[in-house]
Amino acid sequence: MQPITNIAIRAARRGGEVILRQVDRVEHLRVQEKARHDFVSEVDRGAEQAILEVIRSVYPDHAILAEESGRGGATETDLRWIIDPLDGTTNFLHGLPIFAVSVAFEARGVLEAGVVLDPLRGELFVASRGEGALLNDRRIRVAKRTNLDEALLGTGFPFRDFGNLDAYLDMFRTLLPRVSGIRRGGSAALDLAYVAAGRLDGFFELGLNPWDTAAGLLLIQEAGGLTESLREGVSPLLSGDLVSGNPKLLSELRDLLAPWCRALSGPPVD
Ligand code: 2AM
Ligand code: CA
Repeated sequence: MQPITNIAIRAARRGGEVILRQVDRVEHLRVQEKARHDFVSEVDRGAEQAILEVIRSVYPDHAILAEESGRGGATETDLRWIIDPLDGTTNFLHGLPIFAVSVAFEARGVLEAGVVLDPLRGELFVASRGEGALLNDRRIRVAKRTNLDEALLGTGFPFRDFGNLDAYLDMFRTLLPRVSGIRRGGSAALDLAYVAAGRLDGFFELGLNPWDTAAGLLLIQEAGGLTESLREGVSPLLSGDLVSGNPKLLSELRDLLAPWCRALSGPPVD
């Protein structure tokens, strides 16, 4: 495994330790609302610090894009870490056990390593570019199911910006009667890891941030799946509006969603 992937794993595990230490005392945590419906707690910040400490101790010259501290580190490099210390904060704060740590590394705009850790279940999803994807050291692949009728999809509902709510509901209405089921877990990083592991056949969501998706995108790619942006000419990482699945299912999903993509408004998330 690449040294960079090992550092990503070590960093994610340190973040997971911080989260687990606080999981039984969520009612005592200091919580702020960054924007309406968008929360941050001292656990998000503590986990992010722990992750950054690991990365900076080894790679002090790399750039950082992290959910809570934003852009940091060196600016004159195209080696960048993309970090969500706690994906699924709302779940975490309610004691709902669906959340994850997401750590990715990108070189010259190409994702090289991606790690999603579910600290409660002890599930570690790891991808290195060109080397495949693993769940706790076992190789994972996207599901082979190509019949939409049998497919179980993941999604996320809009929660902060409702500018594209109508487009989202049109997509939902189009897919719901055609698939076996749609699940909404509340952690996009875990949803994407589950697509990589074949637990979900596909995924779609609007308005995601790069830290929610970077590690998951590489996991899906290395597990034999694909992700496409729902915005023409913008990558899935940058657009934040995306659809994933195995290649056959993805093309069907994309065709079904296409009529509603034209209506997507607002800037893609940065
Ligand atoms: P976060 O917990 O890191 O902010 C997809 O729904 C993503 O939206 C989640 O991965 C989650 O990432 C983010 N999110 C933020 N606030 C949310 C909320 N109130 N409900 C659902 N998701 C939320
Ligand atoms: Ca987060």
